[in-house]
Amino acid sequence: MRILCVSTPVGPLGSGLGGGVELTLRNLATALQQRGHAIQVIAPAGSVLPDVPLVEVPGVCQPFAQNQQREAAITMPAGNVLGRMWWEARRHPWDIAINLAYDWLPLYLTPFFDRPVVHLVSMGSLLAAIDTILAELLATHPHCIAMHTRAQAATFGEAIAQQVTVVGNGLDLNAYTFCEQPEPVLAWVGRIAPEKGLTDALTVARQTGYPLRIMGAIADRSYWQQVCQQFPEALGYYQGFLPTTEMQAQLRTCLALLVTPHWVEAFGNVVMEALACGVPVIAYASGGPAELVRHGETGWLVTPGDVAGLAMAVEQVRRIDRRRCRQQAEQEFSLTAFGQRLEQWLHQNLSTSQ
Ligand code: HBI
Repeated sequence: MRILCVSTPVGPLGSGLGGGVELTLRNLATALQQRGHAIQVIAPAGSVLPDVPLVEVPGVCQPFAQNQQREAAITMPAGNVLGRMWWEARRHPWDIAINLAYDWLPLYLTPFFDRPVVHLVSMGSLLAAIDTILAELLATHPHCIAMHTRAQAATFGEAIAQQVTVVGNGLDLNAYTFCEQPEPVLAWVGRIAPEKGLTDALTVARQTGYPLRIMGAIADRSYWQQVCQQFPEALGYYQGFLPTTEMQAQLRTCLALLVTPHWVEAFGNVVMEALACGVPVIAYASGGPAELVRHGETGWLVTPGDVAGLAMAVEQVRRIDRRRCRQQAEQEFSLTAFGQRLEQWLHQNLSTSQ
């Protein structure tokens, strides 16, 4: 198939501002290319995406959905890159288009195209306007929505959740090297923003005495300044936003990855990446991570918000066999497995559209 992928409008690919969607888009493109499909990506100007045909579109980036009020009206700034990317989409020959933005416009435009447009939704329910357009779209295009986990789909309510195709996620296992003997260091990886709960991980580091290796893009600078005031040691822990190769080189030698979301994490790409390196995951038992981590086998699940529980889990982490973590990644998150799930979803939409 000729597959067009239209990226998130919150920032260029490679900037880290798109968070998990950046990794998801790259892995989705690779997985489908490996199955012989032709991929074309449209993304904001300044995007970098190796080995995939890319069209960069200039324009004003979209405000983060998670910073909006739930009942907020849809806003699109003048000269918005979102609208321009979909104008660009009309100029390309494609059999099916995959939207990776968590935004109202591509969902609304779906019936206006004479070829199928499908949507891989990257976050849980955040905005009434998105929930509403999803339900309306599903009424006429029942297979066009995919999500990463059942827990994420559940946040939209039963009516939407039962019509959603759950495709998980996937990564290039060759890019992650297993580590048998860790250093006495904890890891935290993610966009540095309030909803990711970095301060809980820093508290655990203090309570257990282990340093915390922090990696990720600073998506909210004022929040980062607050964190550094409350935890001066955070500045020394921060490794920056690293490309996958460097990120996994830092992650793989850690004792455990702490996943401390203050929102419903749709999937948690970092969970997949840690397991691929053999790093056990200690996570709040909510959202995607609760569905991915095998409690007591590849990590520990802790009551959301229970920081003391996280610290106790760190003391138990040596009971986890790191090889089982790598094995889970090989079984569930390979590009082959992800590609099969994606292709099945795409074919479902191709056939219904003919
Ligand atoms: N907000 N408006 C908007 N659009 C997106 O595509 C978007 C977002 N916030 C976060 C985000 N995408 C990604 O970082 C997560 O989906 C992973």
